[in-house]
Amino acid sequence: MKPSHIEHIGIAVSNLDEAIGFYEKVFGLKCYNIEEVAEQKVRTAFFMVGQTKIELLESTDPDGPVGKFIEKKGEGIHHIAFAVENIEEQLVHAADMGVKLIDSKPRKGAEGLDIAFLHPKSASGVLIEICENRNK
Ligand code: CMX
Repeated sequence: MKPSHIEHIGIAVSNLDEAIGFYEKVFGLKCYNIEEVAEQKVRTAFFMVGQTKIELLESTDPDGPVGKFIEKKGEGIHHIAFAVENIEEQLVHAADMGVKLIDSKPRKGAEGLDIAFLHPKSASGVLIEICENRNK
């Protein structure tokens, strides 16, 4: 797939405001965007660290993916997102290699990115997102 970089690391948090305070106070980072992604049942907050973002994820619904994750495992790293080009082609390529896909086609994620998830069962227990920024 040759990702160009880690686009973001998604961290599941119980309280978005408290978690934002931690990154702002301890690391002196500035939260530059807070956005609700209704389809994913999350409210997200973003920080830039070099080329990579930290994406804090607070669930808006206990039955959403982040709500279920926190109930099962508690707060923590939820997913890693790789920046790719030609996301549709990459999904076909991954499926051809036997990777279990959560999304066979990209959907719209936070910040207008086209995103798709690979199943953690195919990736050593890590939920991996691939994403493409076509707004550049
Ligand atoms: N990382 C690693 N493993 C995870 C996981 C995660 N984030 N979330 C769930 N799992 C594991 C569970 O521990 C469970 O493993 P076991 O079978 O060994 O117990 C297995 O996956 C199934 O978990 P589940 O609780 O039954 O949940 P579901 O099958 O209903 O859903 C998943 C799991 C990954 C398919 C679902 O969370 C999903 O579709 N995620 C993609 C969308 C998403 O996460 N959106 C939020 C972020 C959006 C954004 O960034 O904007």
